[in-house]
Amino acid sequence: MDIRQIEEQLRGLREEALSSLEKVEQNRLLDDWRVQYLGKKSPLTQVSRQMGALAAEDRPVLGGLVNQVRDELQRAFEQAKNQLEERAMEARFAAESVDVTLPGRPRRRGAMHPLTRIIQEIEDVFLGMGFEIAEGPEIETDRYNFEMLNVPKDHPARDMQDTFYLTDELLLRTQTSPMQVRTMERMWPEVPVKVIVPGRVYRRDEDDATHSHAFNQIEGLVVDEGIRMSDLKGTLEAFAKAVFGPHQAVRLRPSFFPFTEPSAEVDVRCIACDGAGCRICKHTGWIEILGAGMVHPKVLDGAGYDSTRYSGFAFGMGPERIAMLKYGIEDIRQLYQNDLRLLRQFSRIL
Ligand code: 2NM
Repeated sequence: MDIRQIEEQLRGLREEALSSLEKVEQNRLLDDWRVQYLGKKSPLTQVSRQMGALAAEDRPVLGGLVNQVRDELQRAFEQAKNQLEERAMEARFAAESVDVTLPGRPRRRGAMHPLTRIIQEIEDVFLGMGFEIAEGPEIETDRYNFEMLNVPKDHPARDMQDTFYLTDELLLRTQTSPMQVRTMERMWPEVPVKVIVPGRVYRRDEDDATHSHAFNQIEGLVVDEGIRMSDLKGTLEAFAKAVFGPHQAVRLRPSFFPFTEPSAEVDVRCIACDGAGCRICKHTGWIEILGAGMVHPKVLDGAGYDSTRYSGFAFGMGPERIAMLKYGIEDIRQLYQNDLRLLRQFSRIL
């Protein structure tokens, strides 16, 4: 074997190995490369096995050259490996990076519906005065919705024209007072009964700017010994001050309900003009927001409370109407449509 020839072979091998390494772009292929050019069966190893066939003085020269090529290929391999790992890491960093200078995405926050807010506000006022809150069925019996409330058989409210009847006996409640009768029956013979009943009620009305076939009511009831009309007025005055402001005043005008005697319509000072007179209050300075009265003896007796010993007052109001007055909403239907242009106007108020 001629040493020149082997040297030539080694140089060719080196060239080939290095240029092949340049093309390696994956870790797995890099290992293949190492096996191919530095492994036990690599040409380089084979060359060193051929050394025995050489002249003695040529052996160290060739040995040195083989080692030199092996070292060089080994270093090139390490370098390529590092480079691949670095590139893989950079790719990962790029993919996982977060741009902390980007502005945050705004979070849309919901807000309580104005009607819900009014209902809760009214509930809070009466809770503060020691009332309990009771809720009950929207499907009621004729007995609780009318009979127990002293609404006579020929009363216009019982007409098919005004009430959603489901069957002869069942109907959609037209007021929340049946729940007050149920509360009295539950409480009897305990006193005082102090309850408000919020909830949806139904009437066969044509929907328009001020009427809805499904709307809310909050009714209140107090039963005890010695309850008088002045207790009713004081309670409603405290309510008006809490909801509409401390300067508020109430006035009672005579009215009629089958379930109260005497009955009254209750006005507060006009919320829009404070009593000066405006379009809202039709220049009277007062706005009607409640119906009320002393619970009719027949209603008390019917629920178990002896009307010769106990008396009570009751009242009812429409939270839609109060929300409309307080927030200047002109059409009741706007409270049910959930138009974001309306609702957004309440998003800043908690
Ligand atoms: C109103 C007006 C006047 C009322 C009466 C009763 C009951 F059950 F005690 F008899 N609850 N609510 C009442 C009285 C309701 O709403 C305008």
